[in-house]
Amino acid sequence: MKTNTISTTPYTDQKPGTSGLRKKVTEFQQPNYLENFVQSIFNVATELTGQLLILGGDGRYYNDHAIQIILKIAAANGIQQVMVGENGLLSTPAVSCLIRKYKAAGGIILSASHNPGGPDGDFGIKFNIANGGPAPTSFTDATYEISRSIGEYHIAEADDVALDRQHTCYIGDMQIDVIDSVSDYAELMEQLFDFVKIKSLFKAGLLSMCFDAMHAVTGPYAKVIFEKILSATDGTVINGIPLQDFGGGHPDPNLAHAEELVAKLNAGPGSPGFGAASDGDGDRNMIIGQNFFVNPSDSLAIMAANAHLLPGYKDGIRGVARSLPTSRAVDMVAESLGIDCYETPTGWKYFGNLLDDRRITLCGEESFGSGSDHIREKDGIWAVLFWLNLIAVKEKPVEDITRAHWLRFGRHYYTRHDYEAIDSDVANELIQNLRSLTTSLIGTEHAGYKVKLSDDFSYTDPVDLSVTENQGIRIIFEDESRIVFRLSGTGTEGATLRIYIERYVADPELHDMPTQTALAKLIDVANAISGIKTRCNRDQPDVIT
Ligand code: G16
Repeated sequence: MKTNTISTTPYTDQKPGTSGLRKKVTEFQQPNYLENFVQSIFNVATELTGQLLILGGDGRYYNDHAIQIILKIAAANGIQQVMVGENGLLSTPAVSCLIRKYKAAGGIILSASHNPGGPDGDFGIKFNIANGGPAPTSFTDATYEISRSIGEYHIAEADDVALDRQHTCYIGDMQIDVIDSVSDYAELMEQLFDFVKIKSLFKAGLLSMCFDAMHAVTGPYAKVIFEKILSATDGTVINGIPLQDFGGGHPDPNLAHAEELVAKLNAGPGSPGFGAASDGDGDRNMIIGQNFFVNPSDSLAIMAANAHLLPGYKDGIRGVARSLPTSRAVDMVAESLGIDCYETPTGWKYFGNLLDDRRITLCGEESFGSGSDHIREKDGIWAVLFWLNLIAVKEKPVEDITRAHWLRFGRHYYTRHDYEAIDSDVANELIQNLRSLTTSLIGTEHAGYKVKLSDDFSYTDPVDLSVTENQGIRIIFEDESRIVFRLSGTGTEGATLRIYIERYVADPELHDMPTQTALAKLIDVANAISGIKTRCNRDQPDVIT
């Protein structure tokens, strides 16, 4: 094998965000942009030398090109073996599953998650470590530091590897296995859930379902698991063929972007009883019933309250964790179960230590992510199977299960308002201003809500004692209502301000209000305290979830 060392000039903007490096495809197409970042990863992850690497992506534009480059750089950096998904496809949870199952030293995932794809869309790279989870901040900081001064990268001279069939080949001494993207992951799911029970519901025609793969990576997984193994009817999976531009859509499983799915569920008599969707790389999920949406924070709480009913969790759960902006519905469940509930910064990587240290079994985020200790990523198909199994056990639809939960624990009304593509300086000033207000807000009253606590959230990891600061401004009121402000770490254009608003209502008589109505006063308070309208010159949020 001939290896070339290529001189290169560093880029100064390769700082990973909440989940890896995300940029426009056109930025990745700059000379050596991808190569620099990949070499920076290999420079930091020296544990990969002589070991196995898992590689795959969500199939978006630039996926195949990046895989060929990464294979050649991997060979030149002494990697012994790479497992690549057929057609370059691996969902984020499948990569985590494969790393753990085959004891790989790490994995590279090519995805910009729920961001749009195509030549004018977004692309991204994430590195996962040997526990199967996202690399911690110490790793991504080190990668960024190297990328700012990198002077050369190493790359093998070799032909491109055929990705369109399962086979084994070599670049020099490095073995490459192009593997079935689905089978190992499907096998793991079968160990966690009662497939026999779910299958009998589908076979008896007692349940119909629609799963929207949004032309992203979960299509092949959903076809095999739901239609083939579990016998859901053909056509249960819609938009099941992965496309480089996701069919022009936005592969974000929420009410706004999964509109075809929502329309099917709400079509009246004969419409499917259960609906779900997943995102670009298969780690997010949305759960809906007929004319009924399950808020992701509620979904986590319902999972925690019912996990013991499912085979994989029959001995109960050790503890739970949620990110700061996720509603505190799961806290109530943890309290009643007598288990710990951890509050972490936004980003799945913060759950890794808690899972590895066996402090928690379940974790989740408001951003349509939930997961468990079965892998170290959030997991879209897993969440759908969890709900299917729950429906099979309880013999009740999604809405009844959720309403029964509210009746027992009370309801956390919850919404997130996103203001997108704001000028970065304006957004930073807005957050800075809120930060400066926190202390003086305590004790003040706003539309009848009295501030009990206000700060900029800081997290001390209980396992390695690392401290992560400035993770979001939180304002907590005396009645336990909350407002949280933070800037997104996954956008690729300007800044996105996220405002999270939550109100707890115990009285079942008040569980039927429209969410935005129930939260109207708090929304006004959030807008007034932040000055969003005047500072950003915006009248309305771009997205409300
Ligand atoms: C990523 C992270 C999640 C995080 C989400 C939203 O999800 O993995 O942990 O909650 O971003 O982040 P932000 O609010 O900073 O945009 P994904 O699905 O995009 O990889």
